[in-house]
Amino acid sequence: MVHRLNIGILGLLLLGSLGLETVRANTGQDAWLRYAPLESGTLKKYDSMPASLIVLGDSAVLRSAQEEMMRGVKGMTGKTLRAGKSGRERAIVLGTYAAIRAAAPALVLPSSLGPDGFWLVSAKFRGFDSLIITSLTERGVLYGAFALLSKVARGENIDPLNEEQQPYAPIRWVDQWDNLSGTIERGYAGPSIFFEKGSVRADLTRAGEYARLLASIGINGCTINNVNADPRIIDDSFLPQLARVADVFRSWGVQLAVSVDLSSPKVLGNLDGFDPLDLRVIEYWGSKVDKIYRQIPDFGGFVVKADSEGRSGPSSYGRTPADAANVIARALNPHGGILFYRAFVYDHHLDWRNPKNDRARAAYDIFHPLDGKFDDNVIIQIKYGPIDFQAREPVSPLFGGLEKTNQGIELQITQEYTGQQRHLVFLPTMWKEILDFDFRINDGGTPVKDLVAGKKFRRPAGAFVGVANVGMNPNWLGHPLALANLYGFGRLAWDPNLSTKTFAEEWTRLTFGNDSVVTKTITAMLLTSWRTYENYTGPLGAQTLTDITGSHYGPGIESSERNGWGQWHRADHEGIGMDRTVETGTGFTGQYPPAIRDLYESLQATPDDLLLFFHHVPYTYRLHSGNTVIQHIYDSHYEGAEQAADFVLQWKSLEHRVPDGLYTDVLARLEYQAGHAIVWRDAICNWFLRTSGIPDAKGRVGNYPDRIEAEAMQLKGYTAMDVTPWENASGGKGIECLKLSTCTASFHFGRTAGIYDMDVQYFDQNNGESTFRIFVANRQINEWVASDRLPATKPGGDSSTRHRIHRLALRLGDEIRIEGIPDGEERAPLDYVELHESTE
Ligand code: GCW
Repeated sequence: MVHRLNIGILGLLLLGSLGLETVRANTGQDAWLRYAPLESGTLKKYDSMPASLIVLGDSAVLRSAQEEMMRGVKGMTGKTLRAGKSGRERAIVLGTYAAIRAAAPALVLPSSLGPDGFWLVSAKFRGFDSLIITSLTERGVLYGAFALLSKVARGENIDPLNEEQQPYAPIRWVDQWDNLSGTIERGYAGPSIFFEKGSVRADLTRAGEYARLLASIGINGCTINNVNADPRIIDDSFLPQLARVADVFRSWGVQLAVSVDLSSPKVLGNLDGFDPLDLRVIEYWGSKVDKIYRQIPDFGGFVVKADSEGRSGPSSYGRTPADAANVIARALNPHGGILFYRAFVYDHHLDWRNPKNDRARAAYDIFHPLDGKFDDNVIIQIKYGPIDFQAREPVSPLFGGLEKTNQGIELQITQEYTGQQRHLVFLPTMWKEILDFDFRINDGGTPVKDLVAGKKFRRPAGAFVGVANVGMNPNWLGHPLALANLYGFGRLAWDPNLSTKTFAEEWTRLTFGNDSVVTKTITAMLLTSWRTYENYTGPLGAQTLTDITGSHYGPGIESSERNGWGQWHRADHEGIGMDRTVETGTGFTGQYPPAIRDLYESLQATPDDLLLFFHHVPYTYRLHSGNTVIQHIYDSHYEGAEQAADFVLQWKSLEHRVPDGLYTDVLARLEYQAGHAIVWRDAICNWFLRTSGIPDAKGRVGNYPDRIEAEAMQLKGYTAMDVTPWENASGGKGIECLKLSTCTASFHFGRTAGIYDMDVQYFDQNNGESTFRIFVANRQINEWVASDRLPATKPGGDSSTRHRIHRLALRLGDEIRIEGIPDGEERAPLDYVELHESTE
């Protein structure tokens, strides 16, 4: 033990001397585990902390706990914990309850403590006042060590301590949608940390660091490959590679799991089919699972996506999801493995002309009749809403429709439909609402959190699953503030009764230190960000009005209509919304228990936030707020764009209070977001203005007095182009430079002399890097390269980007000229220029 301890200290010294700590702090690699030196006032609080560490036992997990304590205490206090001498001095003591009891029989564990829960207690240990971290399991001891370090980092009192924590649900996993090629489906932070070119990476350092992050928030399992699974993942030749990942996970108490394709017996096993009830198929799964456990004894289990979006499934053989799930679950059961069967099963070739068709019904229609038919080691993994990770959806009725079946909730940490880590959206605010939602079954309190934790119907298992999709990007998720979503997922899975403010603050302090201005500002930004995003994207439950058949990123209002995907909002000249009532609509409301059904069935009782999910109403319908639907659409989009602009100001107030590199990185992202929020605002408002024919009572929509359209400028080389769909460019048009050299667009400034901020709206595609130069009265005042990697190969709502030039002195008659130099497929496309009197 002493030997290992020394290696830990040596490692820290080396890191310190190379200045790597600083580098890591700035890149965000250590996320909320920075262990930055405490400032002197806070440091004083820990003067009396024991200076030695005793670890009872020797295992990979306990060693992690030990090294983490060493690293944390050293980083924050500068002190190196020495190996404690039992019975001779005060110490921090780490050990399972069995080990502690053997050494200190007087200590009695709180009776309520279960697996993975921990107890932090100031108590006598062999005659000395000590700080004991204990649990029934080694993993719980590790969680306790992280909890103690988190307290110190946040300046909390730890003397005396008597705190017991117990995770809400036994299974708290993250899923990764990584492909074996190294790409990640819906991943926005670089390539996979697990796979590269068809194999597991040779260097799994990042995978180990990820496991450490996960352990620090109590996550105990990780499925490492895409649910659209490549069958090769469980090919015999691949298993040793999986075993390597399990090895780096193990010391952090994280179980490895993989997603499997149901056709594996045919594709890999050379059978002529994969009918789950075929004896040869049953035999295949049995022997495959045995082989896996021979190499990975603590393997967690499988995730299955079947009969969904083109995946093979039991329906090909007339079998049910229960048939398929149980066959694999029975193979896993003797080893303690779990099978997650996803409820995300639906027909994506629905006939949109039939007003009774409704994708939202699918999960309940398929799985509710099977309640009670699944084995006890099967968990039905249910997305929080009945559609697909939209910015707002009602809670999936299936949570209330399974009483004799284990269920888990699937939340999405990666921001597929919520701004793809380019927009600040703190999702736990939404998750918390969902978890607290009460199904009111049999009049008793039936919140989602109790259903998915298995508490309500006393199920043997229950789960919280978050689709994380971290990547090789040093800060894991791309946007430095997006890490609050991963942290928040872990905290909610551990304790869904925590307030979002509590852990938003925790995360901010751990990430940025204890400056109260920083904590207050960032926490406030996080807590308002989901509503802000919803405001400028898709309000009233109409879902995110994004391009649903493509990127899922920018505005794409009609992309959801007139196709089989079933994400319809059915907006026409008269009104908008899906009638999902029993009485006149698709009958979806009937899938909820009576009290909830009655709420949503009634137009008057349905909350405004979900109105258009459940009802089709005219644009002139009055909301509870008193506003008409159409005016609400206009107002909320203007409000949302203003709130996004305000994030920039709030962040600017933190200059010199957060590290410089981080400050500029986040500032650039927030400025981009503020610009893109205007793209969203204008697309949606103009589309609804044209569709409804009802003007904005406040006169904003369609009137942009500060805007000069590019197509109205004097053009040399540039030509006007139509943008499709039209609402994604101002006036439906932009300009592009089809020549090989420079093109110019110019106009004369026709307003009173003064100081102006100039916004240039251009299109930044990912298939070229055009250069833009701005001249005022023949003097170049600005230049930039459109080199972002937005999800777009053409001008439109995904690529539209705003470049702001601050405090420009302009005189009446000045010529403003934009030079565009195209590159590759990107033709230096421009939309418009806006000039605002500067307020800075
Ligand atoms: O939201 C959709 C995504 C798909 C994803 C699917 C699913 C992994 O657009 O990319 O596939 O959901 O959850 O299975």
